Amino acid sequence: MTSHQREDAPLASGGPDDAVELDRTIREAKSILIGTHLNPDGDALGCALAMSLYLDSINKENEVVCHHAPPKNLEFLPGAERIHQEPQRAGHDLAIMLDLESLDRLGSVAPYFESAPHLVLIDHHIPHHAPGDLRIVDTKAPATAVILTRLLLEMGATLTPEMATNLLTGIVTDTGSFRYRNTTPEAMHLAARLLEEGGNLNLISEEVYRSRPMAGMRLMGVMLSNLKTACDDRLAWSVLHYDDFAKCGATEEDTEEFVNELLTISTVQIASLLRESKPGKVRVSLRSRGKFDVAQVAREFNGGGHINAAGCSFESTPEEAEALLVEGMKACLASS
Ligand SMILES: [Mn+2]
Repeated sequence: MTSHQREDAPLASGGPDDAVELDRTIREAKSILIGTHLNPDGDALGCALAMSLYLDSINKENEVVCHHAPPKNLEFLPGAERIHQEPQRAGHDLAIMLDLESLDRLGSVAPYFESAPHLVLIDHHIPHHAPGDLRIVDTKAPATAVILTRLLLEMGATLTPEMATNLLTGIVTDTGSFRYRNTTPEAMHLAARLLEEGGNLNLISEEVYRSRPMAGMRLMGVMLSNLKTACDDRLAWSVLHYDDFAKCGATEEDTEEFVNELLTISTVQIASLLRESKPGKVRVSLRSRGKFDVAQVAREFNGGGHINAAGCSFESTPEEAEALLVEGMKACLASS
């Protein structure tokens, strides 16, 4: 599809040699475009902003683009105001994409990365496309922020409190505050290091986890009252209809963490939330415990993700999507 995909460099896993290579690539560049995935999360934005602040610190011209503006609960991230939905300048000679493995997931800003003379990719997702001249992919890292913190330290970067807060946000959010089984000793060591460098964990806790809008809480009430279960309560799902959002004054952004609540039910192994984002369009989030691979369920419907967290969407009514999805969830439960 792109020239980058034909010229792809071998995959590197983010060791000391890769830090040397990244350092060299950055220093040779004059102007750098930084990007991350659409519907950006704490890891995506934390990494993009930490990279931007680092480049500032070595006087390297740079800017950050993302298809979507930051969600409200991530607007506190130091430097968040520098994120634009379109590049403000032209002629970047290096593009760095963080926390995503395909150009598609860049959304509207993809062409700027596709056409960049040099492309660096730093990510922790399973690489299917993963374009780039330098591709640093460590699928064992729980967050791209773990890889980026490791690389920056290896490069001898001075981490400011602002950079540390961004990186710590990535680690905290992608590990579910160190509750998910992807959490590694390295993630905790680096998180401790980021605290030492002035990362503001209290700010992250307040802004990310204790700032739910009232409308969002009302919508969660609707989700819980619509809860359905099957297979001895090992499957749980709920549907939010288009008019539920309006009735509560809530938006889709408010549902960010909802599906995780369903998986806190002791019997539930696989949970999903269906959201009618607009009439005829249904977005689905899937979560699971342990060996149950919901990425496989999502792929059946042209979605994707990780083994325990995935998503897909349907062009249909919520009822049609629900029927298909529940069959997929049942098959997943039975086959694992
Ligand atoms: Mn991530």
